[in-house]
Amino acid sequence: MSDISTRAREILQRVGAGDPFTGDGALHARSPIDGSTIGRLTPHSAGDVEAAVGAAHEAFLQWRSVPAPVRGQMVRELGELLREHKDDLGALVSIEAGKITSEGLGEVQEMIDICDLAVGLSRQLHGLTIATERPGHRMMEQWHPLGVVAVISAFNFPVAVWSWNAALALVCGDAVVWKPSEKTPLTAIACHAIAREAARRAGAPEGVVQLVLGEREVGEALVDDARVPLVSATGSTRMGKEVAPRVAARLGRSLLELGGNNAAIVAPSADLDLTVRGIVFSAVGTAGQRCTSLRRVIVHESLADDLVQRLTAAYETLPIGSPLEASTLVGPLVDEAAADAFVAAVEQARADGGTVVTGGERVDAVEGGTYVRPAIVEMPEQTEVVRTETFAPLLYVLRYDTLEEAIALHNGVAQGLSSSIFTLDVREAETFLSAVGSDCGIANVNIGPSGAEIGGAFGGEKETGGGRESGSDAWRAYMRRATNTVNYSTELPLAQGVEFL
Ligand code: UN1
Repeated sequence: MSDISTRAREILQRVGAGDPFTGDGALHARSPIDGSTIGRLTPHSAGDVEAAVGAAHEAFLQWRSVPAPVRGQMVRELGELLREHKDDLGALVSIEAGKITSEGLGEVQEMIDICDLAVGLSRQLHGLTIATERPGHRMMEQWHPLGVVAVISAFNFPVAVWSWNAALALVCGDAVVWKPSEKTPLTAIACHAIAREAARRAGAPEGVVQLVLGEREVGEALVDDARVPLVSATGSTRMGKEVAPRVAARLGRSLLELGGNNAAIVAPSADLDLTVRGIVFSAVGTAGQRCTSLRRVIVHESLADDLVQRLTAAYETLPIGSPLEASTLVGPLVDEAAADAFVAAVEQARADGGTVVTGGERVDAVEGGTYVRPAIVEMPEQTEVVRTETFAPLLYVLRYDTLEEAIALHNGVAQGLSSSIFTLDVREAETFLSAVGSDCGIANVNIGPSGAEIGGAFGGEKETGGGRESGSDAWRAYMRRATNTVNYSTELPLAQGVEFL
């Protein structure tokens, strides 16, 4: 057994997940670090999904009556357990998703942060009192638990995305059924064991968290189940376009976090040192496999040559290799298909008249792993390949002359997740943040588009799907709103002055 496999197994034991492996299961848990199989798992069937939703629904019927601040105790326990197991979980994220150590730990920290937010929120799920037009009446709104929430998550944030949804859903009084990416089952098994322990410690109903593993048919069974009022799905736009109509066909709700094609405008006044650091982290961090990764730089003509030169110099020093090595900044892509897509996009960009300034090829950093050299490609225009999200460290550079032109290029893609401008000019910054500026759900000044904190609402427009998760008032998506009018008078005045009986 390889070191990686042994390490993953030890972590699973320590977090209370035991030994989930079966000798001949159809689901292979593997590591992109060296392409090795860690172990095999048995995927769930459509029937198992039905049973999981049934158990979650039963748990929901009890959980909805537990006072919200008491529900918060379960999420507090979850946060405590995550703190305790932070190093192990972070290492498992590195092993299974290929993130460098600091980013694996950062992802677990993101889970801890959302737990803290949700615990506070458990005392703040408040509605409004609204003035009524009728004497002796009171009108108000209440937020009630919604039901069973399905969470479909992607490989690149294998645990944080679940936590954003689950921590909020649980304090909101919902039960959660999680279908992780088939590429990252082990981190899900680990978190699920931790969440069950949190439920046990807090005295929450056992079935309130459920995990279903598998591929497409498992997701479909979940999406089609009428007992699931909300499907929160994170992944590709292609996946979202399949999920949304199926959920809509039964008039369920979906919360979609789909692709991004995030850009940074670099204006003439930009602080270039800061800009270069911001760009490199956003474009190369997580090997370009964040939905918020920077994919397009739109730079003013006057500093384009200087910027490209500095970026190239920075790219050429980036250590590529095993994410378990402390010095590595660029880990592997998730699998062969991802590396093929990267190489194919670079080729297409070249065919479209682009100039590959640096990178763009496979690297044999660790035998069996899928490593690439991050690429910068100067493009004469925003061709189709630039408008397509390639989930890899591939950065296109486009030049502009006027801010209007830059914003038009910026918004000229189908996705609308995250965005940024580097400028010291307050007029430019505010224009970018205004109604005629960035059309994305996230717009930043002097930081890159990735690495959002959990306090803000997270999500985007257009083909990103419109959903909002995490902070601000995103919790409302996990509840149902009831408007209540109470008549405490002896009369029965009708609204709008209607006379009757
Ligand atoms: C994702 O890639 O699916 O803003 C989520 C960020 C992280 C979350 C990314 N906090 O980059």
